[in-house]
Amino acid sequence: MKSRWLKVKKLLKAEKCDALLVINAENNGQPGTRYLSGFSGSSSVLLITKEKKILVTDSRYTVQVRQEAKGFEVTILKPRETFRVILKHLAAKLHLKKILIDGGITSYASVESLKKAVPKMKVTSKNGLLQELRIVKDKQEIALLKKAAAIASRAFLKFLPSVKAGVLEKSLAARLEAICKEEGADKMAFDTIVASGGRAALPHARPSGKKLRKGELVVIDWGVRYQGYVSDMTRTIAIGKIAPRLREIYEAVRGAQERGCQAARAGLPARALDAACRETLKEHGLEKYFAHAAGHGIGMEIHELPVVGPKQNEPLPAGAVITCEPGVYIPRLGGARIEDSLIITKRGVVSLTKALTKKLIIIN
Ligand SMILES: [Mn+2]
Repeated sequence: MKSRWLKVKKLLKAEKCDALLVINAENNGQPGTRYLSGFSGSSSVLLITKEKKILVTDSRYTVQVRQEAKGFEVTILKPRETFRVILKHLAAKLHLKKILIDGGITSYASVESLKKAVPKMKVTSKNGLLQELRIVKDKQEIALLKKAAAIASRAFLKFLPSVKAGVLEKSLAARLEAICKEEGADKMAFDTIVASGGRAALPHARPSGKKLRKGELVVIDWGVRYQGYVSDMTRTIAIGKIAPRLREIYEAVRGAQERGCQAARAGLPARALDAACRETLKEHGLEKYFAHAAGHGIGMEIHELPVVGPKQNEPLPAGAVITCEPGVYIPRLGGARIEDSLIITKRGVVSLTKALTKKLIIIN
């Protein structure tokens, strides 16, 4: 936590502000609040100045906040007391003249209320500042991301025998989610995708009442949440013997994904990773069927910084964790995607999802 608070202090200095304020109403200030304090409740106000760390929440969280927010001065709202009153009090007590907020997660209503409570205080808004603080993961975060990926990988191996012709996409999704929870997931990080046959051409398909059939590719994209951190991976499976064209598509995607993983390292502009995937698909004449970015950051959220798309010039930082997930989606015919989660290092990457093969799994 200390290194995280240090990042905030640096930011306050750079922005010439007295405090960082994170308003968390019905979780819209999460995960920034959890990242900076450990507190995982749904309603709070967090204030970090150069000297003090203060967390205000309500009486539902009296016990939890003291367990989670180590190193914070905790205030529990009295019945009928509002955050606005407390903020007014704190602003006066701490002589806050200028505060910093993340405009990307702070509601317009909150800012209005703040201005009413403390009219003389200036508010500086920096969109996405909390996400930016979280790009480079610390040791504790890497350990949790590894754990999340391990749970999801283990679950998939136990789930594989359930995949066969005749089973509904929906049943398979439910089965995989149940096994993930048995293996230790707190919950799923997003709705599981199981998309077979022509439906695999939809990159974000919802599992339907369609049955898996012989000769189809099935795209399965799933992720778990564990102690605040997520996993994200995709594998594509063949049901029985598939047409040569589908095999060609699969192998092109695998080549593209492997090239993306090989290219990735600290300092590489994110767009170069995207291009490595896209170039490989181009060699197979398939690049026009690859309609999304090659990857995205993961951490406390399933999509966070850095974005790994064709327009991102920013170099990938060491310690970021990203996905590499090219796919090909051909309307009516079907699709394939392979996705791994990767820790970016100076020398290359460490895959969190290498326990699962990328060779085509054929279910007979
Ligand atoms: Mn993903």
